[in-house]
Amino acid sequence: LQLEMALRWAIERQELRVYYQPIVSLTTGRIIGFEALVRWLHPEQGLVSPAQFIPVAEETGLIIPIGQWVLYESCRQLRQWQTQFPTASTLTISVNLSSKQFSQPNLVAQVEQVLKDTGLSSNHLKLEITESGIMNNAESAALLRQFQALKVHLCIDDFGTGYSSLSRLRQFPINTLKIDRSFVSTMREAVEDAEVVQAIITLAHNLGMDVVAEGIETAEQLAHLRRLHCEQGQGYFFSKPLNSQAAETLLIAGF
Ligand code: G
Ligand code: G
Ligand code: MN
Ligand code: NA
Repeated sequence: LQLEMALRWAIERQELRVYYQPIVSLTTGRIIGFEALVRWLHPEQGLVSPAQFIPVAEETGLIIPIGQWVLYESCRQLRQWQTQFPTASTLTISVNLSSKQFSQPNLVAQVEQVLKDTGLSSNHLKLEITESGIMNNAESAALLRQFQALKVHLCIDDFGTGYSSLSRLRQFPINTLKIDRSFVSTMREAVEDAEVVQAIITLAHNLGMDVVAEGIETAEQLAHLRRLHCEQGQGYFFSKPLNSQAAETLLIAGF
């Protein structure tokens, strides 16, 4: 309850920030977009990780206004970068949607409104949904088709940790599978995890989807993923999530 009250205050006092983690093409080594990750800039505690407050936000429903704000702020920021830097014109922004947001009846209209208000074109927005968020919702296929019609790009986050039904997966207009970082982090030591990574990449390609490997931390992991024809990645090897100023510095440098 205390955390809930504090979080309500944080929203009112505008203490939330969006951090941006580069997503990189593994073939060119260049940034192709950013994942938006929320942080709480607490006046005394400093940066608070979303792992500490997203669960409470989900239980209390505060995830709805928080998610709405993250979506707006990250679309606004990318649009601003696109107008400032020619190299940013093709970049995309990936925004996490919790299952609770995903079951909001007016979600599609809200996303459309944000795109309209910020001037970002829909094909620069990627929505990240978890396997459970999609598989537990009877309306998923219809909802995803509405986003597809809008040309918003759809990703399944943390893929491999949930329990996707492959027959249902095939029916959904998903563009990208993001391989959970738990498989990537041990793929050099555990043969089983390397096999899982390989299987997800093959599955995605056979279904006409692309793949992002999360949590790349070493040159060895990167080299292995390239050999497996994984086309995109993110992780501390490239960059940790950055505040908007630091992300802008990367864009100015033409990374
Ligand atoms: O950035 P970090 O690794 O600390 O994030 C921890 C968790 O919080 C991750 O699972 C991430 O998906 C989640 N998260 C970060 N930002 C958002 C957000 O804006 N919305 C939702 N729903 N989850 C987020
Ligand atoms: O669940 P989701 O994929 O949205 O979570 C992203 C989270 O992973 C963020 O909290 C981010 O800070 C974290 N993260 C990003 N890159 C790495 C990495 O290379 N290693 C580790 N351990 N965490 C990472
Ligand atoms: Mn994510
Ligand atoms: Na993830």
